[in-house]
Amino acid sequence: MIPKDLKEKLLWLILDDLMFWVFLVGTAGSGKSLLTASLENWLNGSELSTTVVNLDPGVETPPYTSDVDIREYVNYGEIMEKFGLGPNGALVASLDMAISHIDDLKGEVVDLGRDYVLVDCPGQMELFAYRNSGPLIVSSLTGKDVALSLYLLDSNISRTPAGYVASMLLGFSINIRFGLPQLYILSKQDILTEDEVEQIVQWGEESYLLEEALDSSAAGLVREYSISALRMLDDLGGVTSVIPVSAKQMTGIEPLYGELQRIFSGGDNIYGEL
Ligand SMILES: Nc1nc2c(ncn2[C@@H]2O[C@H](COP(=O)(O)OP(=O)(O)OP(=O)(O)O)[C@@H](O)[C@H]2O)c(=O)[nH]1
Ligand SMILES: [Mg+2]
Repeated sequence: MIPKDLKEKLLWLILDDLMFWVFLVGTAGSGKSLLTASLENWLNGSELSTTVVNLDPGVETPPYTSDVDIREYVNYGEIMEKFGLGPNGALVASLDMAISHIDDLKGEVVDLGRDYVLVDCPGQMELFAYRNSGPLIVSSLTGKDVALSLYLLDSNISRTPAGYVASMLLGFSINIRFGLPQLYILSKQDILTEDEVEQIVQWGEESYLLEEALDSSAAGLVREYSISALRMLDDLGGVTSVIPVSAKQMTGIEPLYGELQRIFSGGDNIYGEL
């Protein structure tokens, strides 16, 4: 049996050489790119070195300066024109083509050798997560490094009980696709009242409160399906707390960092027993 303090020291010795990958995933417009920028600012301000990777071939002006960028390897506009594709087809083709450059892209990240790697994932989540290329890109990039996904639930949708369950279901499905430890972020909390935020946080902590809220706010098939889905998620451990964050007002970033640390230091048993 290794004493706890020695165990922690050993763990940090191991972690010292590792990079921590954070993949920001969520539906279109859920706030991935702005949170990438805000998280980078916060980490840099806390003297933690950060590499920002843009994985969205179609983005024009992200709200950060990327250190490593998929657009250096694939030209979305050219692919669209050359193959006569629409925006979604061109994104799919761009991601497929990016796979052959993934070692170079990873090499850039490794050469920078920073602690945190923030990866802003493509806007059309379904074209990234529900094709083979997305999970392949994620696993090729991370290799044996420590990685997690941040799944963003947009406050616009998650403010109603049925919207919250639907967002959680989608997030759970993303968790299945990438197979990484995952944190759930309630993004754009600034558009909600404090009471609404508190209520949503409670739904994640006590699922019976969410079921009560569904019962009283939804009707017909929406209520029936949402309650069944909630119970299924509950059985699978898929109803977890959400972390309210506003990338715009820079609120909630510190608690988010605390959760990142908890996972990266083995709080979710991702390293197995020492
Ligand atoms: N009020 C508010 N708006 C936000 C916040 N974060 C992002 N937004 C706004 O939401 C919109 C989408 O933000 P992005 O960061 O581009 O979202 P995204 O998920 O990267 O979008 P795609 O990559 O296009 O899918 C922009 O108008 C942002 O200004 C936030 O914390 N609060
Ligand atoms: Mg974006």
